[in-house]
Amino acid sequence: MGTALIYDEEMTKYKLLWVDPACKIEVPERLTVSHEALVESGLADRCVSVPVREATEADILQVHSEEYLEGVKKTPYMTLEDLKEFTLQYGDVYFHPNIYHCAKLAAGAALQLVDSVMTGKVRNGMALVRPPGHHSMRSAASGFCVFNNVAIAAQYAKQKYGVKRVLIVDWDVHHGQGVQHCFEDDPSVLYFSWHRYEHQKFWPNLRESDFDCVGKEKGAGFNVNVPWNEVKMQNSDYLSVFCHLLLPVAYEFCPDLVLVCAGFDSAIGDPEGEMCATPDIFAHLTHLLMNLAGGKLCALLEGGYNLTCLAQSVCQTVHTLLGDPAPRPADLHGPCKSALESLHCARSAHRQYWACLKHAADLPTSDISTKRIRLGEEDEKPLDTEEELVWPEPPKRLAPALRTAVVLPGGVACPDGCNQFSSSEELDPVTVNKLTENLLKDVDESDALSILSSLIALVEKMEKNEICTGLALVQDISMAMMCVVQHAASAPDNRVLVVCVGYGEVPLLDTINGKTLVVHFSNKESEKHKGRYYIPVCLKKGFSDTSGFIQAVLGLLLPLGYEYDPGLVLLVRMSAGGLCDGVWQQLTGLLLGLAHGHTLVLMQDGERAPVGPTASSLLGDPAPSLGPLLAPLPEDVAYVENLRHMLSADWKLLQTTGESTTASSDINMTHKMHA
Ligand code: Q9C
Ligand code: ZN
Repeated sequence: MGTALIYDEEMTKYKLLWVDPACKIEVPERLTVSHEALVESGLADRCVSVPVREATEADILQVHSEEYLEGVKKTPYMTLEDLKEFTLQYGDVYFHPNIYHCAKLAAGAALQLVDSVMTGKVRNGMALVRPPGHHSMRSAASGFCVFNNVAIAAQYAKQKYGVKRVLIVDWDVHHGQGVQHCFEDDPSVLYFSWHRYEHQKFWPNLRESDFDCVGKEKGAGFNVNVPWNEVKMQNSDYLSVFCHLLLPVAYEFCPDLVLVCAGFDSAIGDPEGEMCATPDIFAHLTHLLMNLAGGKLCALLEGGYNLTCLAQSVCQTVHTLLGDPAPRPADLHGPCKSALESLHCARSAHRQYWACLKHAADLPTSDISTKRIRLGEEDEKPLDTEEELVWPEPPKRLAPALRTAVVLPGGVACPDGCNQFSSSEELDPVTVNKLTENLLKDVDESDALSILSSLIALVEKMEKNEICTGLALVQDISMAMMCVVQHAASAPDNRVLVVCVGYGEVPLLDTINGKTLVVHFSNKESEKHKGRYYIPVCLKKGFSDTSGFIQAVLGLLLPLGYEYDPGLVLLVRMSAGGLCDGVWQQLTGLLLGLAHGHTLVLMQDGERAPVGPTASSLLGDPAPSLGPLLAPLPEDVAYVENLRHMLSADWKLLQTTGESTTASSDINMTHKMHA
């Protein structure tokens, strides 16, 4: 199952023919630099190249009016003067004799992508198109957009393939008001957009871009706006909104298809967005969406006007679609106050529509409300210093030679696509000594020693990035866990995130110095563990309540994991009755976004049924869709919400409100032990 790439040079063949400062950034080079970067990095070659086609009039008329289409149709025959005049009816857009052709190709590219994904020719894909689409409305061009490519694609997917639910994620820095209008009253299309807003001072300056515009009639709740009221938003701000709003709602919605308005003007260096998120954030945003809809994801280029950043961001996105592990995210020091206000407002506006947000806090009543109208009020903007922003080029993303290595006892077949791990080198005697002294005191089993040695050798290869993921079936899970943690955490500067799922006992791991963070999902609290780096997540019904578990993964585990930024994830499955394969695969798949994709799964030898599904997730296959989630147990939502609140003094990515939180040391549920 591959990744489609759609590009046609024809779409570079129109440009601005007169002087217009608002439009001068939308240049043909946007497409050529993006495509060249994909070719030069070897990414283009790894994709399935799919040709464009023109969208038909019938396709376009699903979203646009006949009058508008007729108008645009005439533009190829217009004189320069006529084109200028035609353009004047609309805002921040230009026409050219060839733009109608290109606009049909851009919409057609989106349809080709939908066809390729829906027929199973590829798993996912990206279309590099011009003109962009998300601003164009039923009867109007707007913001460089002529036809609404993504809206046309969503309608087409519903009609041609009977897709019941489409999620549109618009990470472009502008509000796709055209998409919002198109699906405002349609509950089958969930539209999410974050956008530079600045209390309506930023283009397109619409009241309806604010967080309280949630959709109309049957579509109420299916339009999610996150307005940014300040510039310079960073990686943490974007990830927070994904973990605490978009993903919980998206999992509850359960799309059959994900369409991304992939605009990269939301990244650093962009003259329009003036945000500070780095190109590698798009690897994570993409990854986090790739386990929805069984992996069916179509990314369509929208904005992006800093050519350097645009090319880097496009590469990050395509790398991830191809299944390459994401780079470790840099500089996650928590969301800023303004982002938290926006997140808080959007969560509370949607509280009545989504069970996962039921316990979100009230709308802020104080003056922090993003709703205060400040239009007209002049900000003393610092003089435009036009300083060149610089950011490091994202590191090369090298996929390890070996994807998934397994350590299995005799008699268990090696799953397809995995490699049975055998360590060529002998373990050094010091390690063997340590093992026998620390762990194997009472056990004189050469079997145990050999399994543990293999595990250590495997972890070492993962550390060297020779192997990406691993899976081991072990007799004594506690011992294996201690062994891996002791070894991995002994390397300077390495941190291990241990995720335990199950009702079994977690051995006492050294969580004092912060080199290990343990998150334990179970149904009852253990007495013996304490401290900032041991986090028990006790759900009432354990793992049998799928929604409660998934929401805890999204709202607690992911942000903790991102902030902790481990070098290795150790995912341990203890006796986990009631945990279904699909949920386990979602967990596994989502965790692969951390630690540069280095996840080692430990499972009990007795429990062999999950080996196949686990291996498939470690190989990078998307987890199966879970179906629309029912409301989680109210106690569990309240519990997770409360836990998040208490931990948020220590872990900034857990915050969802601008209010200051009490330090966890003041609350007896978590006991701080770090010096
Ligand atoms: N400062 C897309 O990104 N406003 N369109 C320009 C100049 C128009 C952006 C104002 C921005 C349109 C697809
Ligand atoms: Zn944009």
